[in-house]
Order: sequence, then structure tokens, then C-alpha cells
Amino acid sequence: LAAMADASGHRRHPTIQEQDDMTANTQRKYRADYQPPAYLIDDVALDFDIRDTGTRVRGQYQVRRNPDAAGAAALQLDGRDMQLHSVAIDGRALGADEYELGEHALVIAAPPSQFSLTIENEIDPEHNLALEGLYRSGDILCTQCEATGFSRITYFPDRPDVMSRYTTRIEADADQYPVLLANGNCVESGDAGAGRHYAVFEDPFAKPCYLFALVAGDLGMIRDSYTTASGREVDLRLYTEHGNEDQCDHAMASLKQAMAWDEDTYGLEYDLDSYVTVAVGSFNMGAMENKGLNVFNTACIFARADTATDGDFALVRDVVAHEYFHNYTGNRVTCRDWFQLSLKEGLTVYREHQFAIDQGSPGVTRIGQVRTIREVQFPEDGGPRAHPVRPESYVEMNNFYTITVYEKGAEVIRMIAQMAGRDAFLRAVRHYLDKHDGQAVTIEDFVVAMEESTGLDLDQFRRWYAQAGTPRLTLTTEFDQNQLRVRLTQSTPATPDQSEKQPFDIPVALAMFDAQGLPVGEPQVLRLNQAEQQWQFDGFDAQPTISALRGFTAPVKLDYPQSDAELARLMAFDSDPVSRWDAAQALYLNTLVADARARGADQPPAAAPQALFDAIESLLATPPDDRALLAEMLTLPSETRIGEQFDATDVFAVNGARRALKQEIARRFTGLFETLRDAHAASGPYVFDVAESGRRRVFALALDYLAAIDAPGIRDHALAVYNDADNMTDRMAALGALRDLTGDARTRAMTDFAERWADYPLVMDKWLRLQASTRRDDAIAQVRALLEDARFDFTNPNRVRALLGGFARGNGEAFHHADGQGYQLLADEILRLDRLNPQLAAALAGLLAPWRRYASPQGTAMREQLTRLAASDLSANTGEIVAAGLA
Ligand code: 0A1
Ligand code: ZN
Repeated sequence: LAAMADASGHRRHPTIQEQDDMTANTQRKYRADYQPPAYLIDDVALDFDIRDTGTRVRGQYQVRRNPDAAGAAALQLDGRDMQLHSVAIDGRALGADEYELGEHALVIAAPPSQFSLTIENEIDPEHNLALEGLYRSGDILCTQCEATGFSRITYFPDRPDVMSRYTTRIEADADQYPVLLANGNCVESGDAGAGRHYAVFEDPFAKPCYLFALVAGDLGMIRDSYTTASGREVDLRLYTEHGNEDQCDHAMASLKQAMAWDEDTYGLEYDLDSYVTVAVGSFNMGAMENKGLNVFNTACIFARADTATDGDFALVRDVVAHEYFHNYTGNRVTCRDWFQLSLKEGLTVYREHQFAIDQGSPGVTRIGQVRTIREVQFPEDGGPRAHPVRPESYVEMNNFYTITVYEKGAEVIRMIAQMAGRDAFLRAVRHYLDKHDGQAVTIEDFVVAMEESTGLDLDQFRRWYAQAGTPRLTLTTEFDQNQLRVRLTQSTPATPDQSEKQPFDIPVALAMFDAQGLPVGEPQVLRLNQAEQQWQFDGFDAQPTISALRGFTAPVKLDYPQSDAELARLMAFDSDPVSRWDAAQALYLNTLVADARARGADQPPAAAPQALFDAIESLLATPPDDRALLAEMLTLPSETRIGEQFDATDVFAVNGARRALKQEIARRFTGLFETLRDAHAASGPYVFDVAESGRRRVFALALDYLAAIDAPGIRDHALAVYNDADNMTDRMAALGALRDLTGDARTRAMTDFAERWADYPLVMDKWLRLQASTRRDDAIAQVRALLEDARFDFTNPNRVRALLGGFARGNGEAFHHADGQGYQLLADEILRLDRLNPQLAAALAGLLAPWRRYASPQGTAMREQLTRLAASDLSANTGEIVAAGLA
């Protein structure tokens, strides 16, 4: 910690209260304030004594003064929510006057320059519902230390630039906790007497404390092995609570796929002898990449044909790969401080995206990535919580595991990869990993490594890390005497943190087609790096149709008004599947926005142009080979995407417009949808592959359109699909179709589902989501009833996300009801949850924060609930989100 200046200007050491305030989670931290740690800890020996009444932790640290640190020589150890028993230096117990203990830190004012520190303390995992530090999930004790959960385990410099080698000894009751795990290799285990046993683990790699992990429990396991390219055998184990082993095979297969992919693509081989994964039911996020001992949310591991959908299978595959890829991008080379989070997350998400694309159906996989950016990241970037990929400040780090840091961070890497070319980019990542192996570094270090290896000049490009907000591009053309002029402009709206924006360096891919759909000239990548630029192309016989921002080469909003006829043409023959889909989306959006605008102004609805129906007809007549692409092209833009086209969204006008267009399409093409449905029905047992999941998507889409108009026979048909299906994907397609149709078929299917899957919490989450998102007049009463239902559990994040997230995100018209009751319900639950699990409560508060994006009375009613929250005693997590919403 830096010394502080007092009123007289003299530098003095901060008092414990000041130290405490600075580390307290209510204090704002700034990137510019970074100081190297005053002390380094090379070796850590931890001893956990697990008892029913609490867990005793004994930590022994080899500490030395950091030669690179200037200033104060106090040793700052972070720690909270635990009981300190003793502190000793080189074996001598310190008196209470030799250190200062605050609510968030223990400070030793002037320790020796090199010493052994021993700390004994006690923690209470049984009552830890925040799910950070050591906590209980069902029968399993497990840890979550990122970002700052380690300081709930013991007093330690809880910052990623302190890297140590860990030895961990765990002792516990042998019956209750037969399986004991920690990072690294098990070097010793045995009987500890009195029905207890122990195990000792050594992790040979120095790591930051956020990668520490420990697990104890009575666990089932599946096991496999992987032989690396250089012939080393790696023991692969995946643990869960007993009885779930048969839901883990897909995760294990995915891990091996990821290991092989990283060798083939980046030449990166796994570096330990064992890779252990533990799936737990209570977890705040998707999964955690602890060195050699990943802890996963069961939702990102379990996948069996009858319990998981195709979407779940893909999610499991991609999250398993993501955590595996972190072993290099994150673990071997880690972050210097938490402002650098995208250093590991943006790069790892980018690697995960590449991996997913290589698993087949690249176009549709990329479409999913683009959809996430547009529907989740753009709203964040345009809302009260907008922040750069590398934030400048935060109050609670857990609030910054955002779609901007992760997904926009990945798009920024994708632009570098695109500018460098594939092979040069892969080489550059290798250079970065070699150069910084074993270090905690910054985004700037990464960019420098990219420049060194590729020769690119990324000077201006760095603004992508520093400036928040989504750039808006406009494209205009002039065609004159066989010459085409393309003009691009860019501007980025102000965000709460920054009013002035400098121009970005933006790659904009472009292709041109003639009236027959044949390409004219070569596709180009224009580099827009000024506010306005113009390009000239010669030698045309006629004005070409332009396909712009192909493949979504940059995370920007492109304003390029194209005629319905041009869009229909691109939809039919653009060679890039992302652009074909995008043309369809633009065509739908033109109609939907016009209609929503009319409805919002109480004018008669705007009719869809014939060109739209003609385009759908020809799409259905000559569908793309990739069935999933067909389904994507027939899916209307989401309510969120439509809402994004307005300064303030009128939810009812948007939902009304979307529903009307969907019904109109369903009415016009009823026969074709029935044909499509029957041609895409299951004809054999479930297989998760590109062709089969594409087929199932078209089948579900056809059911959905037919249900939108309650087409004759659709209820019975859907019930039959529900009853006959051998897999969850088709079952959920049937339930989705029946969801808003009252009547016997719906009741029977829903009742059967709830009974059949009563013992499968993750499947019951699907049921909770369906219930919470059903369009019905008493939707709010329904959610309130489910909150009291025995099948619901307020302490489990997956349940809470299913019910409250399913309601707020999936039931727009009830959540945004003009009487404000939807917002009130959410605020009630945020207040209740904030006392148990602040991280989750803060995430839910994020749903109320962007109230300015909604027309009134909704916007005002949302703000009222935020104001009500602000007047309550909130956690730092939720407080930060609420304050940003009201700022
Ligand atoms: N690093 C993990 C995500 C993660 C972050 C924080 C957590 O707890 C507060 C848990 C997991 C990843 O990117 O997979
Ligand atoms: Zn990650």
C-alpha cells in the first residue's frame, strides 16, 4: 500500500482504519493506482482441518520483501469473515500489539525483509451462502477464490501478482468426506485416527491465490486418460455427487476434444499429470479454471440425451473447453491486477469461439456469437454500466465479470487475428505465452507481444481496450459512370464514464454482387480509422449490391439502409452465411421497427412488404444445406434487438409488432411449415452432431410458428411429440410450442414433465423457466407462488436464475407491466437475496439499472424500484449496480 499524504503534506503510513477502508469492498479502486506488492510469497503450505463445527486453517508462508516495490514496508494481508487465532513470525507468536486487525485486513507494520509467517484462523463453510471462499454445495465442500474469495479462507495478499507454490494438506472425517482434493499431485495420504483421514497435494506451478482450490466430499467419479502429443499420459477424472455419473460422458469427451484441439491449433500441451473436474450444484458462475482442479456448475457438465438439449450439449462442450484453455491463457500467464481481466477472459473466449467454430457449422456458430454481442453486449455498452474492455475503476470486482470484458474482449482479439492472418496470429499468441510464462502481466504486455510478433501497428487499435461504447458506422454510396464511391463515417456515443471518444481502428469487410448474385471483384477489408473516409471502386457495368461488415468483422452498429429488394438478394445468394442471415434480420427489422413505431404512436399497424414474404418463400423453396442456418434465417430478431433500434423502448409496441409478424408469416406459410415439420421430425435415436441438431432446430422452429397461430391440430401434435421424444431437445420444442396455449394438452405435458424430472434439479430449472415465462394474466402471482414452492430453493443460484431470470428476461409483458408490479417483485427478491448472496443479487439488480432505455410509465416505475433499493442497506455488490443505475 502506498503511503498517504496528510493535511500538512507529509507522507505517513495509513492507519489500519484507512488501510481497511481501502481494501473494503465499498471503496472504489482505480487502475491508475496500481502499486507492486510490498512483499512476495514464494511458498505457501496450507493445512485444513475440516470439522462439523468449522474448519481450522493453518497457513505457513515464506515471505520476502519485493525488490521492485518502493514505499511503505508494511505487510498487508487481506481477510474477512473469519476468526483469527494466532500470527507468528519465524515461529514466534506475535502479541496483539504487534499487528493490526481490521474487518478486511491484517497489517504487520514493519516485518523483517525475509521470514516465515504462520497464521491460524477458523472459517465457517456451513453458513457461507455467498458461495465465495470455502462453502458447502449439497454433500460437497468446495472453494471459489476468483476474484477475491481466498481472503475468506485465510489472511493473505489477495491479489493475482503474488504468485506462490502451494502445498495443501486436508484432514477430514473419512466417511463424510472420502474424497479429498486440491491443486496438483497427491503426494501423501493416509489414516489420521479417530475415523479421520488426510491427503497432501503439491502443485509444482507457482500460481496466484485466486487459482487455489480444495474439494472434500462423498463423490462419484468417471475416469479416462489422454496421451499428449509428446506421449505423456494424463489422468482425467470428473467427480459429481453419486448417481450423476451417467450425465458426465459428454463433458469428458469434450475435454479430450479440447486437449487435442489446443495441441493441433496452438501447439499447447497439458502440463500436469492429472486434470480433475468437480461438478457442484451451487455455483455462482459457469465454472472455474483452478489449476489442475476445475470446479464446475453442474449446468455446465451434465448432458445426457434425455435430460439436456442440443443447446446444453454445446454449452457443456464450450465451457469445458474454455476452462481447459485457461490453463495457458490465464494460469500459466495470468493477470497482474483485476483491471486486466480481459487479458485472460477475452483471449480465452476467443479461443473457445475458434474451437466451437471448428466443431462444425462455422456460419451458424458465428451467428450465435454475433447475436450475443448485439443482444447482450450492445445494451450493456449503451447503458449505465458501460465500461471499457479494460475498466478504469470498480467498487466490487465480481460485478466486472461482464459481457464486455468477456465477449467484446474476444471480438477485439478477433480483429487482431483478422488483421494479422491466422498463422501469424497463432505464432503471436505463442510468442506472448513464451515471453510471459509464469508471470502476471497486463493487456498492454499482450498488445506489445502481438506487435512484436506480427509487425502490426496497434497504436490506435489500443483504443478498443480504453474506450467504452459501441461505435456507430454509417455507410453511403454514390454510383456514377461505372464508378462506385463508398463513404464510411464513425462516431461513438458518450458513455457515463467518458464523454469524448476518439475514432477507432475498425476493419470493415465488404463484398459486392451483381444482379445475378455473382461476386463482382474480390472481397475487401476496409480499414476505417478516421471519423470519415471514402473509397472508390471502378469498372462496373451496373450498380452492385453491397454486403458490408461481412462475418461481423467488428463489434459496431452499422447503419446502411438497403432496399428490401437488395436485402432479399443478399439473403438468397450472399456467399457468407453470417451475411445471409444478417440480410434476413435487416429485412425483418425494417418491418418490425416501422410497425413498433406505429403501434407506439397509437397508429394502425404497419404492414410487412411483399418482398419479405417473397424472400421467405424462396428461402423455403431453396433452403441452405445447413439446416441450422435455415432455422436462424427464419427466426425473427428478438425483442431486445428490436428495442435496441429505439432510444426508449415501448415494450408492448415491440412485442406486439413481433408477435403480429410471426403470426402473419405462420398464416401465409402454414402448409409449408407443416411440411417442414414433418420432413424434419426425428427418424432415429438421438445423436448430438451438426446435421441432427440442425434438423431438430428446423423442427422446433416449425412447431413454434404453427403454435403462434394455434394451427389446427398443433396441440395434439405437440403433445404427441412430447410423449414420443427420446430426447430433451424435442421435448422442450413441444413444451415451448404448448407453453402459451391453454388447455388439456399443455396441462398434461407440463404435469408429466414436473413429475418425471422431479429428482433432476437442472431439468426442473427448465420447468421453472417455462412456468415463469408463460404469457398469462396472473403471471406475477404465478411467480410469487413458485417462490414458495418446495421445488424452488432460494439459496441455489441456478434455481434463482431460472425463476427470476426466466421471468424478467422471458416474460416481457408481465415483467414490464405498466403497474410496475413486475419490477416490485424483482426488487423484493433482490433485497432478500442480497443478504445471502450479494453477487447474485447484484446480477439481478442489473436488470433494473437500464431504466432510461424504457419509455414511461415503465422507465419511471423501474427507477422507483431502484430508488427503493438505494434507500436500503445494500451489499457493496448490489450498491454499486444500483448507484450506477441512478447516476
Ligand atoms: N474465471 C471463470 C469465471 C468465474 C469468475 C468468478 C467466479 O466467482 C466469483 C467464478 C467463475 C471463467 O471465466 O470461467
Ligand atoms: Zn474464463
